[in-house]
Formats: sequence, C-alpha cells, structure tokens
Amino acid sequence: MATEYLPPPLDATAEEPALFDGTTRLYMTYTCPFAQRAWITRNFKGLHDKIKLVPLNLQNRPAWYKDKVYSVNKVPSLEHNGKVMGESIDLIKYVDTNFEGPSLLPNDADKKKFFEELLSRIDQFAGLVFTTFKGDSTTEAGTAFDRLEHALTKYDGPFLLGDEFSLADITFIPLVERFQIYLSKVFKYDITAGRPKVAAWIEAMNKIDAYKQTKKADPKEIVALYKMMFSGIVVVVAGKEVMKSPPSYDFMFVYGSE
Ligand SMILES: N[C@@H](CCC(=O)N[C@@H](CS)C(=O)NCC(=O)O)C(=O)O
Repeated sequence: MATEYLPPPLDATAEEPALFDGTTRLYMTYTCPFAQRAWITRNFKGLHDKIKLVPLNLQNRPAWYKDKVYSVNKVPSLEHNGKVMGESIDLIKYVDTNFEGPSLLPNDADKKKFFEELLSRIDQFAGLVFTTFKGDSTTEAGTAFDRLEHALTKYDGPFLLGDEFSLADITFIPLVERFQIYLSKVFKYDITAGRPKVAAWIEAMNKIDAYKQTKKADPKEIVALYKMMFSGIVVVVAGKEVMKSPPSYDFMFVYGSE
C-alpha cells in the first residue's frame, strides 16, 4: 500500500476524540515496542481503514486518556465495540481473532503450543539482554540470542513458527530491533554473527511491509535511552524521582521521544 499518513502525537492540549462512537482506535506511540506489536498486527491484516491509529505523546499525555479511555494509562490500548483493552500480547491475539484479514496463528496445535512457550520466555529473554546492558559483558545477551537461534531451528525458520510470519515474530521483533541497535553500537556486538537463523529471520522480517512501516525507533534515541536507563542516573520529572531501581521493563520506553 502507499505510505500511510501518520498523524502527529496528541499531547495534553489535544481535544479528546468522539470516544465510543463506533470508531475502532489503537492508542499507541510510534516508538513503543509494545504498541509496535499491535501496529504490525493491524497492518499485516490490512486493517488500516478499520483500526485508526491514535498516537499519544507519553511525556505530556492528555488527561482524558487515563480518565476516560484506559485508566492504566499505558499504550497500547484498543477501543473496540464500546470497550477498551490493553496489554500488547492480549491485543494482538484479540485483533487476530476478531478482525478480518490473514490469520496470524497457524492451526497446527504443536505450533500453537510452541507459540505459548515462546511467550512465556520473553521476559527471561529481555532480562538476559538487560543484564548485559547493565554491565560490560555480552555473555548474557549471547545466551539470549543463542536461545533465539535455537528456537528458530524448531520449525527450520525463516520465521519462529516456520514458513509463515506469525504473532510469535510480532512479539519478539520490536525488542530484537532495539537490542540489535544497542548491542551493535555500544558493545560492538553483532547478534547475527554465528547465528544464521537469527540473520535469516531478521532478513525475512525486513521484507514484511507490515513491519517495515512500523520501524520508527531512532538508533540515536535508543542508545541515549538505554544509556540513561542503565547508567544509574536518577531521572527527575516534575520534581519527582522517577527512575526505578532496578530499571523497570515497562518504564524504559516512556522517555523516548515521539
Ligand atoms: N505490558 C504492557 C507494557 C506497556 C507499556 O509499558 N507501555 C509503555 C510505553 S512503551 C507505557 O505506556 N508507559 C507509560 C507509563 O508507564 O506511564 C504491554 O505489553 O502492553
């Protein structure tokens, strides 16, 4: 499809949309990896006209978002059929099941089981990489990417569940995209070296338009953000210390720029 117009993020001064008027809205930010999962899913299923993107400026959020849309006050969230739901993994499953377009999960029961197994390992995967970010050894990140390499052998790639791009790839790629940048720039560590399956997976992913359209993470900002998060600097916003120790997984993407 032609390049989609991406509206500017809404800040605290933005008027609220006509909430619950039947429009399906994906509240998101262009740089959030969790929102990116829902965005890729929407794009792949060809739902550009059915699910409207509503980008928010997280540093200066409109109050109506927390008050009237999603009290958790995070992105992504989806307004659909008079309800709002959040949590990126739940959202991508919901969008896949409840909207038209190509299915993003195979029917095969073993593959479905493996998908759930992969989901249960994502925090551990990210945790290993963050251990590397906090120190100066790439050992833990190496272990994480060895495990990804191994996972990709299960159905022989190029995607996590075999030949077909699926929700499993959508779950991992936004994080891998950012980890690859940081490990390469700061640690001079190439996650694809000696890992042919990871290399082929990233290459295959980069051919998927639905994903390409969502690649908005700026390498300079990623480096600055992770450096800040893992350097022990205390971040003060409006007179309050907001840096959590150890840095929280959810928090770390908030202060990326829009
Ligand atoms: N577990 C949530 C995480 C969502 C999340 O942490 N989003 C961040 C932006 S990347 C956010 O909205 N943070 C706002 C805040 O913590 O105040 C998911 O997978 O959807």
